[in-house]
Amino acid sequence: MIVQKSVLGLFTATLLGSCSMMMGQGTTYNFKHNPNAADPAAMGRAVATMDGSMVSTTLSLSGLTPGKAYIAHYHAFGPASSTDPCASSGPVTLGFPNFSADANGNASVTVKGDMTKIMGDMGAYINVHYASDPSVVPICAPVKMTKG
Ligand SMILES: [Cu+2]
Repeated sequence: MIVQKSVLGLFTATLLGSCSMMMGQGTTYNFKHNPNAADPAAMGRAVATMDGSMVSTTLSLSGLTPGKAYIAHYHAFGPASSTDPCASSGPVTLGFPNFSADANGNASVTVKGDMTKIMGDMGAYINVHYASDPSVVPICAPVKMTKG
């Protein structure tokens, strides 16, 4: 229990800086469009809510290509930037289930994972990729703005 409590404290202090997740309201991160031509109207938000030692994150997206398959992940802060997580090219730390946009281009997907997978620099941003070509990333939600 001591270990769990200290992990909880570290996570709250370094990643969230508030107790909103502990209160069950969740913390919201807004997606930004990357500088590319994919799904130009794509947008959305991620809401992360703590549940014990787990974090549940739900993406609510719109402006996607109707019927198209997507994948999404939390990524760690990578080596390519220390101030722009979405440009840092970090490794995947937690993957969302595969999903597809509906006939209106909307999608919602939730992943629940151990908070250690997205603690601090481990959970710096969330990318939404084309499942057919993961190098295409229409939108990214920055979670942690500075490395370290
Ligand atoms: Cu990814």
